[in-house]
Amino acid sequence: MCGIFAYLNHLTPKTRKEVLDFLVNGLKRLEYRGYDSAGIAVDSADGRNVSIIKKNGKVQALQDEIYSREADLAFEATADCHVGIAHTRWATHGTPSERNAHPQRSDEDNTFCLVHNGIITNYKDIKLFLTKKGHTFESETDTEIIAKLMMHIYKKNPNDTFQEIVEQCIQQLEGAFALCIKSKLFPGECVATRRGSPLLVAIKTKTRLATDHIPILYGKDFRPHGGTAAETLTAASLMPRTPSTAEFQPMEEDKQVEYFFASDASAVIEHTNRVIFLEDDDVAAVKDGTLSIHRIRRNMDDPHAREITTIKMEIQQIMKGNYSFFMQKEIFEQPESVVNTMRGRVNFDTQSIVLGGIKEYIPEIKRCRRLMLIACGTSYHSAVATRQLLEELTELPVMVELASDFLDRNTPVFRDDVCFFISQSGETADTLMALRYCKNRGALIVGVTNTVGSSICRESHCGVHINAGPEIGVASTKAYTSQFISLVMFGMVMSEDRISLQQRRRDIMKGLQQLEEQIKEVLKLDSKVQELAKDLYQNKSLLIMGRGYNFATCMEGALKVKELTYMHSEGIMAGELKHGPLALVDETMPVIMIVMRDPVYTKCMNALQQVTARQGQPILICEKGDKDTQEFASRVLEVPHTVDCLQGILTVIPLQLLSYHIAVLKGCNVDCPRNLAKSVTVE
Ligand code: G6Q
Ligand code: GLU
Repeated sequence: MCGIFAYLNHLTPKTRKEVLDFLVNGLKRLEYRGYDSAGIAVDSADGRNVSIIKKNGKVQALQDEIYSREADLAFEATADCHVGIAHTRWATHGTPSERNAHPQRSDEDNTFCLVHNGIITNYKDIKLFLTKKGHTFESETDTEIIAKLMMHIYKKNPNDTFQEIVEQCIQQLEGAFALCIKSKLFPGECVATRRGSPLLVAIKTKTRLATDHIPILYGKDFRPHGGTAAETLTAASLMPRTPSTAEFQPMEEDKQVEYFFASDASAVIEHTNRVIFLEDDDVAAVKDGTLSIHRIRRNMDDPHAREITTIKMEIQQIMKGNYSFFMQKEIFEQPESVVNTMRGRVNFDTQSIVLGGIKEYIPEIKRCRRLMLIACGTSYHSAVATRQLLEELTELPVMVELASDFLDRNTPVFRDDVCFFISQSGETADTLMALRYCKNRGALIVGVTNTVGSSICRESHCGVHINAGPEIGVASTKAYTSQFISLVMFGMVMSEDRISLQQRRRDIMKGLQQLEEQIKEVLKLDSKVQELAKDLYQNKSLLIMGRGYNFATCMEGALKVKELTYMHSEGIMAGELKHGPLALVDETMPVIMIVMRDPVYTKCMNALQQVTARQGQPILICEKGDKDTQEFASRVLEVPHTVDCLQGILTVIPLQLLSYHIAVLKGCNVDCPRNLAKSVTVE
């Protein structure tokens, strides 16, 4: 779920302090993913053992602990070759605590130490099996069984290589994992693997790498009899391995090599931009400075090699700059990020839009039976926000689904459906599982993500990168507006040859062209919103009402308020007011209403009057200069007018700012709200 970082230096002398700093800084880069505890494992000062240091709470607490043990950890000693692993945990099994934090270990001697992201769903079976074999457990985690299982496998086949032990182990595991393992038995070696959780290997050499791919080595299946993990463990009794034949050997001048393992590129980019994104069931092993990638079995279309990609992420892109929080920075980045989403795609001169990632599929999409937009949280709201426009521009039925609910219902999906999976991280478990469900039923899969190389990207038939840049604040802001625009662009592509829609398309084009300036104008409301936040932050509740194109804004605004400020907030469809929510309204209940001069204006005005008739004192988000509407408001936030279907991009920004300011006033952790994670890789 959260962060893995590991560092291996081979023939590259580093002081122990440098290694420890690399590990801690790697974790700091991953902090945005949300976590509850942190830990590292490094060789002990005498090199004969492994030291594990863990802390509940922040990475800073871990760093303080490490620095308090400076002498004991021999900061100034230098190691030519060393392996350190580090982790930020977001508990799934067992409370957040030092004991449950990772690295988890195989035994009191720390023979195998590992860090794990994800959940092992069959850990109970394996735990029972291992308990019967005499292993005792010290944590409540699912992770600990992995370390103990490795020990068990090693004892059975003491001549197996490190990578072979790991391969045998993961064949017994069910669920999701990214793992990085270090062992006292195999000094200078590190093995990493994944299934369902992201993991990459980054390579740093003195000179440019002589190769741009790593051959994959295919081996033997250790579960010949199938069956449950425990049965297989007894039955298969862990067969011997065939030796490896091909691997990545650094060139002579590259013998001095450093490897980094990380959950995502933001943790490694300050060291190197040469990266391999591991695929499910890859086992990456470094031994004597040589990296090899192994897989158990070869299927028909499996590739021969993994590519080393050069990532183009600037370090500044992931730093806070002059802002106090990443979220604040990301809100203020929106004039640029929306332009980046359109860059190279929208040609305002020729009034045309090309989406390279789905171009070839457009004829097929035009023939489909319906569009399904499937996502979670904020990404789901971007689907709600654009549904009406997509119905209008494509004339296709458009279903909008929460991934979790979609899976609960076993929703019928057909070959002639086109399913969109919208996800900032591209790793959200529910969305990914819904994707696989639809793919198995033959639907065309379109990914809309912000993370190149993410699972959703890789598993889609085609897609649109929203290009919003890394979003580090846990609360999604710029990704929302970029997802919104990506879906609008898709609608535009679909309606290109529709004569009757030409005027509408021109209006939308004009709206898209003006967005950058209009967002800048909305951001000028910041100090006014801050004042409003001062009036609201002590309230218990905040209702946000609207309808039509702005209903999604209400839901998204309310989600931002609750996740950041822990204040109750609800996005209310104004058409539903008299069917229940009106009962909440009185002179004390804070209400924000979004009333735009769009097709539902009159209906929104009715809702506004229903609220004022109950002594409600609505705060209005409305169009600039709309004096008639403002007459009914206690306070007003004016946003520029744009075409109705894009208005939601402008109306959501004051609510992003409001949630931010309330969170600051309440002293909440803006970038890492409690109980939330950036990348939700568990169901
Ligand atoms: C919102 C949160 C959250 C997020 C979902 C989906 O502020 O970040 O609601 O949008 O967890 O995440 P992905 O877009 O990464 O799939
Ligand atoms: N399931 C593991 C645990 O609870 C790992 C959680 C994580 O991904 O951080 O310890």
